[in-house]
This record gives sequence, C-alpha cells and structure tokens, in this order.
Amino acid sequence: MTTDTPTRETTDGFQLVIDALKLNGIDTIFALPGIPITDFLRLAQAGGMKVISFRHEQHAGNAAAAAGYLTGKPGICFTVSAPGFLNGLTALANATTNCFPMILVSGSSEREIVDLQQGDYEEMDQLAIAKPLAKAAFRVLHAEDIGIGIARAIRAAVSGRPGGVYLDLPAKLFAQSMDKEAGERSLVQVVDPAPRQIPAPDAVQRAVDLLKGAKKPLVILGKGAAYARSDAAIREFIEKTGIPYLPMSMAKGLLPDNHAQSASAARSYVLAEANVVMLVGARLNWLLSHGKGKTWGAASAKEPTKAQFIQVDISPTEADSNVAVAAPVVGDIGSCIAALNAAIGSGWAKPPAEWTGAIAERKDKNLSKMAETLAKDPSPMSFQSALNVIRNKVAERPDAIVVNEGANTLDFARSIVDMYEPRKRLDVGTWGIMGIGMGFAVAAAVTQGKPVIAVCGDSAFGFSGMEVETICRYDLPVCVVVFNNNGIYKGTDVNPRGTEVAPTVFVKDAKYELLMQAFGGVGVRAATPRELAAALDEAVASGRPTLINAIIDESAGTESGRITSLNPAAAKKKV
Ligand code: ADP
Ligand code: TZD
Ligand code: MG
Repeated sequence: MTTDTPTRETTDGFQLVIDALKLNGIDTIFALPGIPITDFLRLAQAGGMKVISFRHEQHAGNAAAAAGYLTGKPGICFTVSAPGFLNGLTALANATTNCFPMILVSGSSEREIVDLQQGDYEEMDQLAIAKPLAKAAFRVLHAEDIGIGIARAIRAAVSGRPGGVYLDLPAKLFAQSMDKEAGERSLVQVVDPAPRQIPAPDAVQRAVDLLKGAKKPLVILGKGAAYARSDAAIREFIEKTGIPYLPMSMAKGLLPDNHAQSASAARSYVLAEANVVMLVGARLNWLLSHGKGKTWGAASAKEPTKAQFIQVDISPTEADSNVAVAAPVVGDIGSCIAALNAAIGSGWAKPPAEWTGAIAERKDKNLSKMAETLAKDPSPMSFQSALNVIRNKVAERPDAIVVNEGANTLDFARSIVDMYEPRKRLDVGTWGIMGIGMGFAVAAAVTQGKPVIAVCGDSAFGFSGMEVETICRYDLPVCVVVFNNNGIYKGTDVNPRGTEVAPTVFVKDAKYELLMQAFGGVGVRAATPRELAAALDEAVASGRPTLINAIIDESAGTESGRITSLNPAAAKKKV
C-alpha cells in the first residue's frame, strides 16, 4: 500500500550558499575547484554568478582581497580543504593585515573524523588554524544556519576595521537538504553591513584646536582613507585647511599626485619638520618609522618625534600603538572628516607661508632633479627610464589600475608613477609581500573593467606568474610589465666559491614574454623606452592580455630597494 504524501520542494546546502551570497549583492567568486567545491562552483556559475577559477589558491585569495578593497564588499574566495585551504591562508592573513574585507570559504572534512584524528581525505582542523590569522572565523554545520553564517561573515569582514574572515563549510553541509520555503526564510539580508561610526564632538574639537595653532601641520593619508570612499570630503578638508599632505603608497591618487598641496616630493623634509601630524586611515607602523628616530627629526633611533599626533581611525586601539596620540578621533573616515569640515567653519587661517613656502622650494628642487633623471636614456634601461614610460601612460590613462610589486621596481615606481584617481594603485601593502601581482591584477580587471598595468620585478612576478594563463583564459585587459634585471634586487651577485649561482641571481636574459604567448596572449621584449612605450600603447589600446619583458640594467638595483636599513647585513656593507 502506498500513501500519496504531497511532495514538497526541497533545497540544499549548495543552493543556500549561492542564494545567501546573491541576496547580499555578491556576484563574483574567486576560486580553485576540487571536492566539494567543484559542484558548488558549477551551480554558482549556472545560477548567474561570475566564477573566476585560478591555478593556485593564494592568487584566488589575493584577488578576493583586492576585490574587497576595490568594491567595499567582501571579496569571496572558495578553496578545497587542507592544502587548498592552507594555500589560501596567506592571502587571508595578508588581507587581515591590510584591513581588506574578504571571506575565505573552504570545504572541510567531517568533524567526527577530524576531531578523532582518524585520517580523513585532506583532514585538518582548519577553523583552529585560521582563527589567529583572521579577523573572525566561523563554521556552519547545519543547512538552516547557512543564512546566518554568511551574514555573520559579511558583517565581520566589512564592519569596523575591515579584515579577512574564514568560513568553514564541511563537505556534508553542501549535500544537506531542507524544505525550500524554510530555506528561503532562513536567509539573512544584512542591513547596513558597515555602519557609520560618528566621532564624539569633543574629540573632533580637540583635533581642530590642535591643528589650529600648528606652525607646521601635516596630513598623512593612508589606504584606510582611500578605502573609506570619502574622496570629496577629504579633498574639501585638505583644500579648506591648506595643510600639506603626504599620501601613503595606496592612497596615491586619492587627491591627484600633482596637487599643489602634495608634499610627496619633500617627504623627508616634512616628516622631520612637521609639528602636528594628522593621520587619516594610516597606521604609525614600520612604513612610517613608528613615529620615531631621525626620519621624524628625533636625535636617536629610539626617540619619539616631538610632533603631536591626531589620529583619525575606526579602530579605537590604534592610537598610542607606537607613540602618544594627543587627539584620537575614532569613527569612520567619512563621518570624521565631515565633522572636521563642519568644525573648521569658514574663518580658518591657512598654515604659515614659511612652512608651505619651504615645502614648495624643496619640492621644486626635487622634482626638477627627478625630471633630469627621467629624461636620460641609458642603455640598458634604468628603472627610471623604463618607469617614465609607465608614468606617461598613467598620465594619459588615469583610469588605468596600477599593480606594483618588487623591491627596486616597487620603490622607484611609487615615487615616479603619479596617480590621479582614487583606488587605482594596488601594491605589496603593509607586509611588503611578493606574489600579489597577478591575483590583484585579475581582481582589478574583473571588478573595475578598466585597463590594468602590473609593474612587477622579475622575482616578484615569479610568485604568481602561472596566473597569466588565467588572464588569457578570461581575456582580461591586463598588461604585465616584468622589470627584468636578472634577479632579486640585481643580477650581478657572485658566489665567491664559483660553484652554483648566487641565491639572488636568475637565468640571464630569460624570455618572460613567451609565458604569455604560450596561452595565446601577446608577449613582447622591450630593450628601450621607445619599444616599451609602443608595446604598452598597443596593450592598453587593444585590451589584450600582454606581457612586456622590460630589460633593465642588471647592476642598477640596491639590495632590499629602499628598506636597506631594515637589512642588517646589507646596511653594514652599505650596498
Ligand atoms: P597605510 O599602509 O596606507 O599607511 P594602514 O593599512 O596602515 O594604511 O592603515 C589603514 C587604517 O585605516 C587602519 O588603521 C584601519 O583601521 C583604518 N580604516 C580602514 N577603513 C576605515 C574607515 N572606513 N574609517 C576609518 N578608518 C578606517
Ligand atoms: N617572500 C615574500 C612572500 N615576500 C617577500 N617580500 C620576500 C620573499 C623577500 N623579497 C622582498 O622583500 S623583495 C623580493 C623578495 C624576494 C624580490 C625583489 O626582486 P624583484 O625586484 O626582481 O621582484 P627588483 O626590482 O629586482 O628589486
Ligand atoms: Mg629583479
């Protein structure tokens, strides 16, 4: 005997994850397939999501992190368990370090087996491993909790100080089924995922009072300020107050680098001389010499600067991290800058002409020195003569996104290649990490739909070079320019024993351009600025995946680029 029970429609874990992401406006996934992610990615693609599949999880993760920074929505990366998860973890940790919002979602083995350590396929207690490297880490065990789990992950990634979030999804979860209507009801659309945080009026007033009397004020804009997307308010503040500013590398272009108040070309002077410094979305970490030492005009390395600090940041614990902060302003940068603009009012006196005049004088001197260097045309190319080509292209196409990694290739590009629009420069960030190149380039091309110019040292490029296949597969408008100086920092190191080559030296005259050709893209060797300019023009105009092998003088670099002082042996040798 059979009883006819009405068949109710069901849904499952796969579908619920897709529905939960879509409900929250997430339309792109960066990933690398394998059990149980393969089916998930197929279904996501069939469901209308953009799925970008990589050759190594680290680059999928880096792409998610860059997408998070560029869009303000968490970038999503899916990996398989244990080794796939571990490969993605570097990107998650790097995102957290840089305050980029991303979610690393990894499939995982069954809890019962993992917890008894019975040796499951790709067994690993991933949640425990991810926790110290992520802003937050969650696991979902039941299909009905997928909605709330994804909501929690999104909110954790983008609210307050953004960061990397890990979401552990055991393989069994994907196959769990539940009633379709109940499933739909279980989904959560996150309301106001990154709520504004209004600064206290007395904190704003304290900051304004300090700025008002300052003889030598300076504003430092960091990538937090770029991320905050308060470009107009920040520009209004800078122009209304007349205070000179310094952009940190990823804040370049937040105001155009040729802005009259930019003090970039007088960086050492303003850091050593400023008496009131306002940090906006920038930490006083190693990139700013911790606010101590000769960089800041102090007598010795450990001595803090005499300057007083105002720090505008969403994280209340950032103030006093390295030196005393006289006026912390805690809140989101948009709200803080709006409050500061209001508090300043109309009768604001601009900084003394002595200060701005002294800066202008140094700027002029340094800029004309740079112009002289850029005008030279040595053979083989110097970093500067090659970067002058990139500089001209970005001036012509300010909408292009520049990705930058390497040591000398990074340091020279940062000062030579001016940026004109916000969030157009992506680089090695807080860790100075190599290997972000192709992941960041893919994310920039996919999410912004603009030309991407990835300026990479030959060593740096090697970390993610296989992703040129990904760039060709998706036919992305990415032009990779490999600064080929035959090695790490330079190609001239010699092994004193005369056996194998020195550890920093690569195969001489390597034909990197063939890598792009291998997958159907354009590969060009460029030995002169003219050849480089022609290839770059063509690449940007055509939008075709291109790799330019730019031949740089192998003896031109310095060890560790501009951070030689952090490298005790090299600093001693003064190389
Ligand atoms: P940089 O390397 O450019 O100096 P950092 O990464 O050191 O920049 O600093 C970024 C800072 O910006 C972090 O302290 C972070 O808390 C802060 N931040 C990020 N987003 C916001 C925001 N929307 N509002 C306020 N502060 C923010
Ligand atoms: N590994 C990782 C992940 N990050 C790092 N920063 C390093 C190693 C050490 N490192 C640097 O700090 S720069 C660099 C390495 C290996 C490469 C420099 O060589 P390059 O650039 O060819 O990329 P230049 O132009 O030759 O200086
Ligand atoms: Mg090199």
